[in-house]
Amino acid sequence: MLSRTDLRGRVPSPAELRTLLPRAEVDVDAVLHQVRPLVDDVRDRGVEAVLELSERFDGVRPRAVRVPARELTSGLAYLPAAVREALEETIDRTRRVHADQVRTDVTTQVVPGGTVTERWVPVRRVGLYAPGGLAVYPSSVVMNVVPAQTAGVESLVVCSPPQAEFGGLPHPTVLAAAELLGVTEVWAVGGAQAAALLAYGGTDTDGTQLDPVDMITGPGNVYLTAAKRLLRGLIGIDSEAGPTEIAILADDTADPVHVAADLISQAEHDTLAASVLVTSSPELADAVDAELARQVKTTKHTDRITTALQGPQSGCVLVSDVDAGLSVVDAYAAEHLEIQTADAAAVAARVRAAGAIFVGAHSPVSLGDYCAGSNHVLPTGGCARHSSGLSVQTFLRGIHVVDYSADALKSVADKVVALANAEDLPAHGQAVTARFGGRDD
Ligand code: HSO
Ligand code: ZN
Repeated sequence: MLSRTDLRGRVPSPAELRTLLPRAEVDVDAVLHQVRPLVDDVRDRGVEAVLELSERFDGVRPRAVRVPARELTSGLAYLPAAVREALEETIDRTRRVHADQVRTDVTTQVVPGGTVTERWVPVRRVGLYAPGGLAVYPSSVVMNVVPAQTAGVESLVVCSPPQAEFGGLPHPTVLAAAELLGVTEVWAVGGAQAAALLAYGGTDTDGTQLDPVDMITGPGNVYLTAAKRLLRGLIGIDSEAGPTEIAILADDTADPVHVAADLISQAEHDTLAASVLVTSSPELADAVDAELARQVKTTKHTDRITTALQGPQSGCVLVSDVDAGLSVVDAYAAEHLEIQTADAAAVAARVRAAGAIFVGAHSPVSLGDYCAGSNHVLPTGGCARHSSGLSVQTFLRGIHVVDYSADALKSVADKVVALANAEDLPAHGQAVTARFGGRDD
C-alpha cells in the first residue's frame, strides 16, 4: 500500500535525504496571485468585501462578522455531555502544560551598577484561527487560545468560517470550545479574508468596530496561509501550516496494528496528508501494509485516506538500523514523530528535528491531537528543522531593558569608543564621552 524507498546499506547526506524522502509539494506561491486581490479588497472595502467573499467561498453571508454575545453560548447547548467533558479535560491538561512554559523576567548584573533585564511582554491583541473544511476543529480553538491566554494576551479574537448549515455562524462546537475557554470575541470569517480582516480591521454591519490584531496564529488552508504570508510584517504569524504529517520510526518490536492505525489517523485529515513509516524491519513493513489494507476498509473516510496513503507524500523508507532511521527522521523533520522501537525513550532523546515526539507504544499522535496536554499546532513541511509548535513563547516578546549607572558606563566607555571608531561611526562613541565632559578617559 505504501510506496517503498530502500535506503538499506546507504548513508545519504542530509541534503540527499531531503530529495529522497516523500514530501508534499504545497505551492503557496502558486495561489499568491489569487489571494492578493482578495486581501487588497478587504483592506479597501472591509466587511462588505468579507461578506461577499464568505458568500462565494462558504456559501453563506453572515448577518454580521462578530458573533453576537447571545449566540456565543448557543454552541454549549448543541454539545453532547461527553464531548463537553472531553473538551474540559483537554482544556485542563493543556492549561497545566502551558502554565509551566511561562517565563519570568531575568536580570543579569553585567558589572556593579550595570544591568540588563529581559522582560517578557505578551503581544497585545491576537487573532486565532480554527479551520472549517473537511472537519471542524474545536480542539484547535483550545490549542490556540490556551497559550495566548497563559501568556497574558489581553485581547484575543477567535475566527472560524461561517457555516451555511448554522445560519452563518461558525460551527457550534467551535463556539462551545470558545465559550468554555472564556473567549468573548468570535468572528464568523474564514480563509484569506479572515487573515486580511484580522490584519486591517473594519466596521461590522451594525457599526461595531472590528479592531486589527498584532498577530495571527492557527492552521488553515493554502489560501489562509498565502494571505498570512502576504500580511507578514504588518502582523506576526506562526510558522506556515501545510497538510498534516506523521512519521513513525519503528523496529521489529513495533505492533503493526498500532503503526497502521496511527498512519491512518493522520491520513484522515486530508488527501494531501503525509504518512511515512521509517523502519529497519522489512517484515514489519509487510505487516503494516497488510494491516493498512485491512483497517482502511473498515474506517469512515476510506477514500480520503486511501488517496493520502497512496500519494507521493506518503511511503515507507527501509533503513539498515535505528541509527540510520534517526538520520532519516531528522532530515524529514516531521510535524509528528512516533518512536515505536525497543528502548523508545532513549531513541526519542536522540531526535533533533520534529514538531512533537510521541514515545513508545502508548503515545499515539491522536492522544496529542486532543488530550495529552501538548500543543497540536506544529510546524509542517520540514519547518521543524528551524521552528517550534505553538506555545506560550509564541505570544511573548522579550524586551531587553538596559540600566547602567554613571560609573558603570564610564568603566566601559573606552570600549564603546574603540568599537564605534572601528565601524567608522564616531558619533556613537561621542554619545558616551559627551556624558563625561567629552573625554573618554
Ligand atoms: N493532527 C492535527 C490536529 C488535529 N487532529 C485536530 C484532530 N483534530 C494537526 O496537528
Ligand atoms: Zn489529527
